[in-house]
Amino acid sequence: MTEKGFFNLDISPINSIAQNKTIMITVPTITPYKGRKDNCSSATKILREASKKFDNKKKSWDFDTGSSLEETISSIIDIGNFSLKNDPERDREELTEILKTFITQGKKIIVLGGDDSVSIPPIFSLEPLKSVHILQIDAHLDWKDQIDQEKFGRSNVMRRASEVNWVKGITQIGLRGLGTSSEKELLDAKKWGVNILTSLELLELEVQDVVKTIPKEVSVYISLDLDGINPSELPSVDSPVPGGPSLSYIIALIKELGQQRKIAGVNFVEFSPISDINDLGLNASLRLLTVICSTLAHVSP
Ligand SMILES: [Mn+2]
Repeated sequence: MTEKGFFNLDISPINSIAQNKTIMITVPTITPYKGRKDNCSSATKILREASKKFDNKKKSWDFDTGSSLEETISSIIDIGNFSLKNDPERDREELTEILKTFITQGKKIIVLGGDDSVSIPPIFSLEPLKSVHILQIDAHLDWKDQIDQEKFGRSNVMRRASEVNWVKGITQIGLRGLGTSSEKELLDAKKWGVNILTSLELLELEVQDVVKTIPKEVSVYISLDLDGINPSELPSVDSPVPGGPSLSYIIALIKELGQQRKIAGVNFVEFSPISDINDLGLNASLRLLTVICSTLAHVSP
């Protein structure tokens, strides 16, 4: 085994995974819009490499997680890159099937993109749970039915999520500014029953208030688009929108959710290395990822 995984963990073969572990898989790209540059496809390699710099800090106390880094990563299994065939439909189906196997085994999943289209297969893989609530953190609505005839791209994610019968509820937070959505998409989302909390509405809400809006007794899946976070703290995204919740707010929210609800998995998408400034976004992203790993480790199965 030569290649090392996140936090210098060994990359593990799929069939050797113990119970009570969280599966981490990287998916550099899945359904990019044709004719557009995919700036997020190099994210997984860069994030995985950068996480290795904490190798000499494993005994350090992590003030965000309330544990040592060593304890956090002991619960994680990095299974490496999903092997792409560069046939989007087939790739989506294969990724969905792989993840569904883990979900059926009661394991939690962390899926790292890649652009936001990487979020769709993990949401589809939650079918065995039968009843799921999605918390989407994003500056954008992502309720477009299609763009250039593509229905599974980065702007179609929440529309596709709303169409599967195991997604019983959706909360979308952090929306702000101007995206590609028009009023039509907003009305469609509201008609479906999405609880939308804009970035400005979040100003009035403690993280506990947000968590209280999410039903108990269902599994919660976090669809995290990094552009949901204030770009002054996390500039490494393709479609930055000024304003938005702080990194600390989102860290506190994820931790609170982990304490109050059962989290089935997380996708972590839209890291765009070429837009970064002095590794600000890289370091913020690794912080978030560490908190996500720690939070999932403490969610009871
Ligand atoms: Mn977005």
